[in-house]
Amino acid sequence: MDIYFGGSIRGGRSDVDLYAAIIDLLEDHGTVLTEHVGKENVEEKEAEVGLTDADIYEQDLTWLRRADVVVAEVTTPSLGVGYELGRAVAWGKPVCCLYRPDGDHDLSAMVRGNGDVEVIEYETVADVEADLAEFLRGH
Ligand code: 6IA
Repeated sequence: MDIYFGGSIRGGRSDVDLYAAIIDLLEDHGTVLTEHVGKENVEEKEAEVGLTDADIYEQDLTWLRRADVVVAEVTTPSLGVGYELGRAVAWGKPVCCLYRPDGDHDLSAMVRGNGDVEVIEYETVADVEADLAEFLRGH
């Protein structure tokens, strides 16, 4: 199973360690196409590799189109993740968003109000493991 994981990059990197832990969990269930989202130095790498924003956009949409399911951590709001979620829903992909209510931001109504998006609220990665496995098993 190909899994597209979305998490904030330019929206803010304070949850990067959490993204890495979620990617580890997801890798027990399939191939994560977007492992870079959980790497500490993604922005330095971006400069080093010389990818333009257009390259990143095209590459991500190719992966998103290929994905069987989309999982995103949405506690830190990110325009890029919101865009990915909209495209994934429009393509009829199963979408699951992980959200920590104890964070600094309320979840957008455009995510929580969307009946095609499954939202799982959690506090720690250990809490979310079983629900995430159930979501993945269903698709
Ligand atoms: O607006 P944001 O930057 O917060 O959007 C984050 C979302 O956009 C993530 O879910 C990623 O899928 C996607 N994204 C943003 N920047 C990159 C990127 N940079 N590479 C791939 N996807 C990205 C280049 C890093 C690479 C050279 C290691």
